Amino acid sequence: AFSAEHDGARQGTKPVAAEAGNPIIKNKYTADPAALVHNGTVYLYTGHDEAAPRQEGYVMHEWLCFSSKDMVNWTEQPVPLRVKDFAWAKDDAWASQVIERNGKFYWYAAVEHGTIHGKAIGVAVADSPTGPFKDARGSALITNDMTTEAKISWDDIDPTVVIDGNNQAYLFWGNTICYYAKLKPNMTELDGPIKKVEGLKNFTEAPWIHKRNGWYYLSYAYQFPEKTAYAMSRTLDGPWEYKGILNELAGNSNTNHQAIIDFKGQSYFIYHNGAISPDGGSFRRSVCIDYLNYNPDGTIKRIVMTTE
Ligand code: FUB
Repeated sequence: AFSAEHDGARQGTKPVAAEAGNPIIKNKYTADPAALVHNGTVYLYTGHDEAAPRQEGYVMHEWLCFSSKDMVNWTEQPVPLRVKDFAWAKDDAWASQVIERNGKFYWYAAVEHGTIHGKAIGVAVADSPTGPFKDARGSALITNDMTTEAKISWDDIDPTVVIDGNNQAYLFWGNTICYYAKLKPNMTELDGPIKKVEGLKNFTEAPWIHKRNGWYYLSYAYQFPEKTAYAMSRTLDGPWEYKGILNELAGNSNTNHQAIIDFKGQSYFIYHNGAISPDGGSFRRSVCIDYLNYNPDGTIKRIVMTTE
């Protein structure tokens, strides 16, 4: 994996003599990472895979939060959000992302809706990155009947949120089709029509947007089993230019789901695999972290997974 000593040396800070070994969380199964950097701390939000050994299918009722000041030592926080915190939801704590705006923390999460067939996206809010989080609307922000073109009940999943240079927030999400829409400044209502992202090759799910040096990067799960690919654009409305595979298949999991952050001068690629022996797999996944590096033209070097 990566060494904090290396980071410490680069930053001129005191080195931490520890090495993060992947997977970074070993005492429970974690999936679908999203990360937020706030006040010198990284908050890692994950789903919690609770399927029994050899059980097929997702068993996911809650999300977890881990914090770190060095990307090596992680502290598990009390469970900050459960499906049952959304009274209108039935089950399935699928992928999510937390973003900060004006001192509040908004958590966008995919779940199975209780009464409208299919997956839906809710938003919870808190005054702190570790919660407590509460349903911010009392109803879903996105439901399956708002997007009918994909003709599947699980296309409204995997939210990612970004705020552009004009303070305009955008929600991106999807499976098979990548959708996006503007959000009102309150972060809890759509502000305009739902549109489709064009130009992504073999988009499956798991969009994640990050920005660097005037470029937006949209990374996503590619094909199935899932690799990670990415596209670049100067604006969130596109045009997006497909740039290729960012990460190959990660061991023993048919899905992948990435988050990309910068922390203390280094970029990180956070993803999951199914590598914990003997029971890890597609429904018992584990979050991993590796370095992410750019080429001089802004394209991203392929990730070297330390499990490779
Ligand atoms: O964890 C459930 C689903 O599997 C997520 O929403 C997808 O991104 C895939 O990882």
